[in-house]
Amino acid sequence: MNSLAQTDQKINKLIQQEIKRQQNGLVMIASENYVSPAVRQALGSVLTNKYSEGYPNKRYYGGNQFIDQIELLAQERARQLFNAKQYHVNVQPYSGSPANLEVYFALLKPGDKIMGMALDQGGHLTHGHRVNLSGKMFRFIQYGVDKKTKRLNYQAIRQLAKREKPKLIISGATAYSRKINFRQFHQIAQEIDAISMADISHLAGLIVGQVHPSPFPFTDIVTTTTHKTLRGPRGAMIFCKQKFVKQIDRMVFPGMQGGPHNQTTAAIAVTLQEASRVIFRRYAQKIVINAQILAQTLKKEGIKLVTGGTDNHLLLVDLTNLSIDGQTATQLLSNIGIYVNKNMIPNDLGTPTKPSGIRLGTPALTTRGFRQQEMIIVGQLISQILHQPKNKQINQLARKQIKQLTKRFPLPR
Ligand code: DSN
Repeated sequence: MNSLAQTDQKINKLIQQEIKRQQNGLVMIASENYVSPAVRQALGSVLTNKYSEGYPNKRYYGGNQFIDQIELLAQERARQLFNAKQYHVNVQPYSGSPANLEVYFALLKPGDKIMGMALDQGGHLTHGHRVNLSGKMFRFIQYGVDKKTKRLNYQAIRQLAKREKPKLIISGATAYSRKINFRQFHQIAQEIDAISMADISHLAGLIVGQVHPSPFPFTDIVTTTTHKTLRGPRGAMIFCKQKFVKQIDRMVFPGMQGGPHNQTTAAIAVTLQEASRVIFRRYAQKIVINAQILAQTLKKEGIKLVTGGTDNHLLLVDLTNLSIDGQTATQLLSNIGIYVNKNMIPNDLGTPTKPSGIRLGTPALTTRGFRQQEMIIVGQLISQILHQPKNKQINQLARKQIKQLTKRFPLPR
C-alpha cells in the first residue's frame, strides 16, 4: 500500500504544517506535551487493526494472545509506577472524560449526590458542570477556592461535605496552581462514609516524579489521563481498590465502551516504562522549577497571578489589572507563536468565552529542554505582549526571539 504522501496529499500536507507549527511555536498549554518517538511508534502500529472487546484472557474475539500481554504489562507497570500494588487498574478508558463518567455510573445511581470542584474555580467539566453529562445525570455539589486566598479551604470543604453528605467526593483540578491535599480529601470522605476519588490527570507526572503528594495508597478511586505531565498518548486509566473492581470493569466494558484502543494501550505501557526512569523524575522536578521561575519573572514584570505563584506545572494569570481579556491575550500570544488557553479565574466577572485569565504551563517546554534562562526570556516576552499588545516592534522582536529559541530546542523526534 502507498504512503500517506501518495494516498492523501491534503491530510499529509496538513500534518506537515502542524509539525512546523509545533516546531516553531512555544506550547504553554498546561495539559499538552510532546510524546517520545517510541510512544508514537506504538501509537502508529498495527495494533490498531485488532478488536479485543473484553479483558485479558476473557475476550470476545480470537487472536488476542499478544494484546493480552500488552494490556497486562500496561496494568502491571501502572501499579508499579504509582506505587499502587494493592489496586486494580483498568487501562481501557478512551480518555479522561469517559473515565470519570465510568466511575460515577459504576458506583452510583443517576441522581445521587457527588461533590466536585467547580469548573470556574479550577475544576473540570466532568466534575459536575451543568452542561456536562456528569452535571445532568448526578446531583453535584460544587466547592471552590477560598474567596480571599484563592486556595482550597479544607475546613470549608469538610463543612460542606458534612452538610450535603455526598456519596462520592472528587479531588483534582485543571487550573489550580497549588498542592492538593489528597489525604485531607480522603479523610473528609471517610468521615461521611463517602467514596474518595482523585482525578490526577494534570498531576500524574509530578506525582510519579515525587514533586507532588500522591493520592495512593489511601484514595478509593484514582483516575488519570496519560497525555499531560505523564507525557504519553491520549488515553486514561482508572485505579480502584479491590472492592470496586467488578463494578468499574463492567462499566468501562460493556457499560460505556466497546473495543479498547490497543495501540493506545501499548503506547501507555511504553509511557509508563519511560516514566519509571530516573531521568523522568528529574524532568518532573524541572517542570516545577521552570513554572516557578516563570512565575517570578511575570510577577517582576507586574503580571498578577492567582495565589501569587505556583507549586506545580501551571500558572493562572489574572488579567484584570491589564486592559485585556483572556480571549484577546490568547489570540495575541498565538499570533507570535506562544500557545496558551484562556481561562476563568476564581470569581471571574467575565464569561467562559471572554474570561479574565489565561493559563500557562511548563511541561511541554521542559520536554524541549528549556531551563531557567529560557523561562525568563519567555516570561519577559509574554509580559511585553500583554502590556503593549499593539507595539509592532515588540511583536517583531518577540517573533525573532521565539524563532531563535525553537531552533535551539527541537521537538523530540
Ligand atoms: N481540557 C483539559 C485541560 O486542558 O486541562 C482537561 O481535560
